[in-house]
Amino acid sequence: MNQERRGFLKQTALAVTGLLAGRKALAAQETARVQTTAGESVYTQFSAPMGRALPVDVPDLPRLPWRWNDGAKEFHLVADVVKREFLPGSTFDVWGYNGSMPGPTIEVNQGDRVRVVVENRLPEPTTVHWHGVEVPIAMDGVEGVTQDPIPPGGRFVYEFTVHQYGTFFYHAHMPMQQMMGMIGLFIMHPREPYQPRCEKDFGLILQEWAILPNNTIPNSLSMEFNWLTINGKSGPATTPLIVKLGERVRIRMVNLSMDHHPMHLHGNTFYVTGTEAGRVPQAAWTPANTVIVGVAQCRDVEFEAKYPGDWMLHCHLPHHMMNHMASMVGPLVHLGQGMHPGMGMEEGMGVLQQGTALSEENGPSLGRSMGVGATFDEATTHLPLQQDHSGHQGPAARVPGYPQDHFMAMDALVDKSETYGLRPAWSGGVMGMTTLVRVLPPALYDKIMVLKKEPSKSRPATQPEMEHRHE
Ligand SMILES: [Cu+2]
Repeated sequence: MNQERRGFLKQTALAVTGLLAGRKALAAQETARVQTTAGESVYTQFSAPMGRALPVDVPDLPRLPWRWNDGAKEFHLVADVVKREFLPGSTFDVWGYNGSMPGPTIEVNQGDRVRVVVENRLPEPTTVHWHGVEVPIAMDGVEGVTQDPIPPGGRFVYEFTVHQYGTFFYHAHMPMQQMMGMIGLFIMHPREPYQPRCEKDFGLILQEWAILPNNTIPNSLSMEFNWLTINGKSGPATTPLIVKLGERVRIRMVNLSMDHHPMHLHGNTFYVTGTEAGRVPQAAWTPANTVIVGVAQCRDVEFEAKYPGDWMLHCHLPHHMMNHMASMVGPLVHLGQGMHPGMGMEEGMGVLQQGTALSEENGPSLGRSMGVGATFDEATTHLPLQQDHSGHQGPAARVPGYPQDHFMAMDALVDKSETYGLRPAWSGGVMGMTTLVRVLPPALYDKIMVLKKEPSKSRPATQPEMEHRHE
């Protein structure tokens, strides 16, 4: 047998092996195929062999469909201006992908060849950066440095092979576009499944916003923030994470904002099992109930859901547990002398009315306060026994600092299958960067799973009061 012949046979054998492997992979893909458009197969699930990894549940956000094309999993991302309702009645003009802010979740497997066709429908150039992903330099998505910006109406094709695994994300590399919401999760599932296995796997994107009252457009240059979101929703509009008692849970948190967020889980101890660079070796897992998710970081936490209840999961910065946070009514300012905590609402949001940012008049107050009650021309005080301009009557008006907190429930406005069985007025305690981890006994868990399948038909007019607490 000559050299050529041997080479040919070897190549054929390799080709057949490759073909068989390809068929096997395709068979696994078939199970995930749920829709066909224009004769093409489009997959809405990632393709891990059944039972080896879970698709990540990202509440309030879609998963990006894909299709096989030319040896790669091909995704299509469209950068565009979108509307997002953070809270019922509060719909804002933000930027995102495929009609969603944050963008849809991309899920792939370690070893996948991935192609992402990006189309720019924004009014300015953009790029997409794959945060933490070890891609060839030409695919890194930095305008100017690695590629020409994608002009409005333009396209760019990113293609790379995934050799890592863990929680990653994609985002526009233009800073202000990040402030407008341009981020999405990029989950890479490991070739060898994680141990121990989790029955639930959630993804949460943490963001913050400066949006003046009666405005719909974020002020991307503000240093002061009054809207805090998880997956583009503010509590209580965030959809609770539904867990069955006894399950092992993973929660992946990603932060793209201007602040670090100490995310705190009530009543449970979790372990930090992953960072933005992937899985942490088990020997290095740290027990905690609060994990700081720094800017540009990811933190995976895992815990056994041993304790039934509706457990808060929230950023513990007090200002990040509020909605609409803008002007505080009432006498909260020093009278006349001393450093003013701030000027007006506009200046607090970084909108200069006159002069320069460094002028004596603006001083340290620019961009650091949003209080209407903190203006120069309102001679009020938070000290007791002074004249009260706030209109508040009675002894409470003489208490320093009063008023501070409000309690406003809106259960009916944010009613959905996942809120079934919550205690009446629960929504008054869930605001800003807050959601609930509901660890439910089987009966209530199953009931919610049924409701989720037929939400409109089976939604009860009234919810049973603390039903699961009697089980
Ligand atoms: Cu926070």
